[in-house]
Amino acid sequence: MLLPALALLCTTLTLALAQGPPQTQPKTIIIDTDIYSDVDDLGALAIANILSNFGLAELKGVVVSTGSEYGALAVDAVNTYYGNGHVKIGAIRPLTQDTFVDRWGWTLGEYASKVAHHFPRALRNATETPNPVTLYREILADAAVNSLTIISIGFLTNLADLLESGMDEISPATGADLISYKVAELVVMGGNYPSGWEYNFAGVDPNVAHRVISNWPKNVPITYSGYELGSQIWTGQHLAQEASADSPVLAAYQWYGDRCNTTLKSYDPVTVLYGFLGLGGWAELGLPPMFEYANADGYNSVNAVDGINTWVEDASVRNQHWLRLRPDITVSDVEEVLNRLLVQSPHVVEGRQGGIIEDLLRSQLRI
Ligand SMILES: [Ca+2]
Repeated sequence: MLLPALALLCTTLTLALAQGPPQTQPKTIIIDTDIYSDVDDLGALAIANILSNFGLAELKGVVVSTGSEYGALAVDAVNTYYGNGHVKIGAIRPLTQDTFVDRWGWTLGEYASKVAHHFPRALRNATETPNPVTLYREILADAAVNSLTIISIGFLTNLADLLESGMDEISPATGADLISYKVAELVVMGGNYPSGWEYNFAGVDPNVAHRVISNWPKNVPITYSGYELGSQIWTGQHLAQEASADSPVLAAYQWYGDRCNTTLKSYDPVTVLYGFLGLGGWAELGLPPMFEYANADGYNSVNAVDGINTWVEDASVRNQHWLRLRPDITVSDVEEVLNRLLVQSPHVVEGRQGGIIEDLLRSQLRI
């Protein structure tokens, strides 16, 4: 299915390099993550770094919604590995030294503190980070109108705090006004479509999800990546064979997985892939459009008590959509793209894109 696209990849990447970087301004992205337990947040962050290094979009900041200090430090270690230790990170207070314990199945391992302490990072301590609302407001205040994409791959706590924030020394605008003027799209891994239960909305604080979804400015699009999409896409199975020995993705997936099983459902990686690519694909990399909206109109209603979401038919509401794969794209197509990104080395920085291209071409030959 993806072979023609990968053949195009060969030609377009060569041309893109010959012509230099694209002249259009890349969009800017903030990732909001609950990195702590499931390691797919770390895989998603790695993919964001790689796509940012390609120049598709700029990873501007990462905010963490979980309280452990190891979240921010692990994010920083991943960013640093990919040459992006300058990316700003926000972490909630008070910070804890909690570490994940799998009290459900007793098979999954903890990775965040290990990534934080086994890999180089720019931050000495998580206390050096601003809180998420401060970082959100700083980035939004400095951004061009309608320029930011927020990709939420965890709880909506930070977004609720931003949405409900008032004017301060950073900006005379309220959080709602900053969102309304500066955010081009909110991409949310959350919910189950058209209706159902999903952990990011319902698992910890349903009221927060309810407030964000029901009070989000009506002029700013929300695109949902639901449980039913990510749960059918399995990735990470080739890390041991194909990732660099020094990859924090390989290490984290092995620390987390049951007896080093690195194969995971891909809720967050597929959400980040859409957040960067959008509906149109990425012609410069020869990647075809992979996603489409599953609905024309209507809106998401999240129950404030149980977190269950229900799609409400309403022809007058046009800013909310949930995603599905296009009919010409298979689950294995998306798995192949995500897997190739997960095993990429970081050497795209400093003009060394050739390494990435060679890796991608080798991937093409292997199919
Ligand atoms: Ca997550």
